[in-house]
Amino acid sequence: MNDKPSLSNLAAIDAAHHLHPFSDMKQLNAKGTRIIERAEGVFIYDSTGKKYLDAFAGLWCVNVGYGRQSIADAAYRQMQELPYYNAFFGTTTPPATLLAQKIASHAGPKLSRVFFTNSGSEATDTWFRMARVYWKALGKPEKTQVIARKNGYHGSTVAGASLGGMKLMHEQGNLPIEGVHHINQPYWYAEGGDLSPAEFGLKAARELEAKIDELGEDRVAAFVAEPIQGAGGVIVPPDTYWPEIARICKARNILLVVDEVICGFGRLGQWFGHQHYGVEPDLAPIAKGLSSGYLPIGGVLVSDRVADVMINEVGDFFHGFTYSGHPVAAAAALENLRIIEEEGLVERVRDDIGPYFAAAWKSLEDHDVVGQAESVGLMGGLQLAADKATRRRYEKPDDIGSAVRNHCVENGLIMRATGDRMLASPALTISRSEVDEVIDKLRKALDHLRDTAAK
Ligand code: PXG
Repeated sequence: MNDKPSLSNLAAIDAAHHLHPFSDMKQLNAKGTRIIERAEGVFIYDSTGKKYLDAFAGLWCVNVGYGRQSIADAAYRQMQELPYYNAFFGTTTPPATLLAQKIASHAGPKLSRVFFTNSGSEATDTWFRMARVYWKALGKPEKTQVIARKNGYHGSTVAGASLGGMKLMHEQGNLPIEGVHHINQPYWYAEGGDLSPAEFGLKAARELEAKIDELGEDRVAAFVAEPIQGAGGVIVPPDTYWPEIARICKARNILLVVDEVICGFGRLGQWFGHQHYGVEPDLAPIAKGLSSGYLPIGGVLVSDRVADVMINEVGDFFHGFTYSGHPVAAAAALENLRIIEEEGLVERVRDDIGPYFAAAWKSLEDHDVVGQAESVGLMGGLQLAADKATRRRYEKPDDIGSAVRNHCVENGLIMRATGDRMLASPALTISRSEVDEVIDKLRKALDHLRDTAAK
């Protein structure tokens, strides 16, 4: 392209003008940002021409892979026809309405409505407000407290960062806000002690019951959790965990909010993560894979239980975003979902590439520095360990994880590290040979760790 500005000084411009999310800016400015220019399939290319296999699908979102012409075409056509109109004050646009119908068609009979947002964080703020409005409308205005989990992630807005259980985020902003409480996560490897995973799963779930007792059942509005914690490290809960959580929410009459922002749209081999775990949420925030990241769009799936009250008792929910149900983003999302359906990507993850990935990922457990390798669908978490036999972890987990990640990146593999866990979340279209490449490159980085790290 001739009209492209020279990229030679882009890093300097970036350092001068661009503040980055979740990045140490001082370090980044000294080193210079990596500039990603183009992408195709599961590969991305930086401005030096270097190619990387993106085993992280952008940020857990490019489910259909890069380079889908038909999504670009759908957005282009919609922009020409109607670039913008809103969903406020009695109007809608065809893509917004059809997208709500399409999402609901995959979500099960009791989740038939969608409230649109532009991101997962806005979806979090939306259900948080909706849960309180719901209980108030039912004559229980004191039901306002929300229980979430340590090391959960629900976004970066004030409600999102409060509900998330990330200590560093709380410390920077006088968070969490009033009314948000955290219980422990179902992270057996680190916190399970001598219990079996099954026993520990029940124990972790029953912390919810104890917290409800402490706060008073009449004061608790909702409990929120990711099916599998993503940013927290792909923490796969023991099988006993989710059924017990669902039982407690039902018995104690509190809303169950399942955060589907990462696990939704095929990642776990079902359309939604709650389907994998066999539970029925009352509210479910969605984003990321909804449009495969081609344009920003999110939302909240709302159960009939909640929607009936919002429609018949509340009427007007004083909440919404200028771009709720943006027609161009919705058109891109519709085409993205059409691709997922047509190519059978959810079934592919469940029956074909998911099991292939699981076996390849699990094979890494024979490595000296790997304590546990878990995956569901195309979401993998690899626990690094200083001593496998005793589950002893390295003393500086962040340094260890970063070292493995950096080795991978140098070798052309994008992965994410959370502390001493390595995370993978590739596009649902990844081929078997590309999975092999991920495993080979990761194994080399693990060899490097074994040969160099101090325990
Ligand atoms: N819920 C979950 C479960 C998420 O993973 C959000 C809500 C917020 O979505 P938005 O669209 O507002 O970002 C997320 C986002 C990481 C990383 O490094 C993870 C997310 C975002 C950015 C980085 O793992 N998850």
